[in-house]
Amino acid sequence: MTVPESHPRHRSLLIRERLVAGVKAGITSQEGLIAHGRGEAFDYLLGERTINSAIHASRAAVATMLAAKRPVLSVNGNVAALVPDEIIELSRVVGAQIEINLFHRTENRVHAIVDHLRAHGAPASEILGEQPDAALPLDHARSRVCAAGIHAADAVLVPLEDGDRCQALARMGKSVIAIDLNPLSRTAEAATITIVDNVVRAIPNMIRLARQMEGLPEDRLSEIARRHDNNRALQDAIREIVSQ
Ligand code: PTJ
Repeated sequence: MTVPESHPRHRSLLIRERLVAGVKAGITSQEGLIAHGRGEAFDYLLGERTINSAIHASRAAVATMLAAKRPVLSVNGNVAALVPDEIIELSRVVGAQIEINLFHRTENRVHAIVDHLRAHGAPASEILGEQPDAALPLDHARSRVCAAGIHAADAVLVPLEDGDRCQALARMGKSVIAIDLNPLSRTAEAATITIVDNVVRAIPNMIRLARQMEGLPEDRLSEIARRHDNNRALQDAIREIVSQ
């Protein structure tokens, strides 16, 4: 079915189609469709637009990634289907590694995501996650990480995360940047910085901000990151939802 451009939910329906294609290609989990439905509901309440506090959070997130010594972008099945080019571009502009880390992990899906990112221009040697050799203190598949990637990272971007891993990463002393449309989730609360926005808008915004900020001195970047108040940003997002 082709979605007509005149349809009021055109963009939203195209995003759904990308995820369904992701499932068919073995990239996205079926559970990923359900997770997307929850996100879609919050996006609807936000007016499907980037709110001011998400821009501020994105700025603090980019400052954190640029100032970090070992930044890593964690990629799951939804992110790979929705923003493959953008994740690769962001990794280049902030100098971060990409690591595949799945909640519903199967080796086939990890390989399919690596192939997919490769087809979108990422050098295979730069994608971690196929051979995890370290563990986070968690009792599910997301504990399996790479020693040279997420395990050693000082800053990790975790779009569409589960609360457990977010808390575990934060307890390890890492700066954790979440992208989550639900400002009430455990992930949103546990992250150092939460961007309450759709990944399809948040990652392009981060790329744009990174290009503007890449020349800033490290102490200025650290100050921007330090000044961010995650609780306040979440309260702002809730206020935006209520006032819609
Ligand atoms: O590919 P896998 O196996 O790693 O699985 C990925 C999912 C997303 C299925 C897994 O991480 C999961 O079950 O996530 P949760 O716990 O359902 O959380 C997903 C969160 O992401 C929810 O709070 C949603 O509101 C939010 N979300 C969904 N779609 C988007 C989103 N946030 C930003 N942008 C979206 N497009």
